[in-house]
Amino acid sequence: MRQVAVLASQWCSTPCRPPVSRLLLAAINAAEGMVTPASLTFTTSDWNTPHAVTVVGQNDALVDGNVPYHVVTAAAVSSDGNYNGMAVADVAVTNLDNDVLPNIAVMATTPSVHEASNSSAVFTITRTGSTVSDLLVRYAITGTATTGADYVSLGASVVIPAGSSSALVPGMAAQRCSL
Ligand SMILES: [Ca+2]
Ligand SMILES: [Ca+2]
Repeated sequence: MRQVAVLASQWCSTPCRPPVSRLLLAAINAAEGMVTPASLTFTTSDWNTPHAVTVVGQNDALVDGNVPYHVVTAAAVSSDGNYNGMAVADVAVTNLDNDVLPNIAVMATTPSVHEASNSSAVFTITRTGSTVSDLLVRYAITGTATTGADYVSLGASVVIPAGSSSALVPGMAAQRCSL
């Protein structure tokens, strides 16, 4: 959240006179920031005191980096001809991104098995980032070992369920070879 003080005397001509003026405000990228209030009214009693404008950054789920935009001020509307239609400088704001690219990794907890035992290799697939939804991870087995001859098939995918950041790949049990 950022607050910007707007003072009528910043955009009045010299000499300043108490104007009754109204400024319309808007963020040109509403997806990144919301501006309140939508307008400021300077009266004859408060024309020379700062009026606060609050800009609240909007959260999204995109890895979109820091996004600069402007709070745009329309021309002033006033019954005083010295102020009516006067341009007011826009204000630059940057919405800082809080999202990072997720990552998927595989870790071999038990990387080796022995064909003379009933041991199984254990692989864990982990993810970073949101766990709101199930995540299907596909994989392929490479190397010189042969499915069915050297090890039991591992399948080709595993689902990391919603609410979880990891899942185990079905065990790679060694298969006895007949000579
Ligand atoms: Ca973002
Ligand atoms: Ca954003």
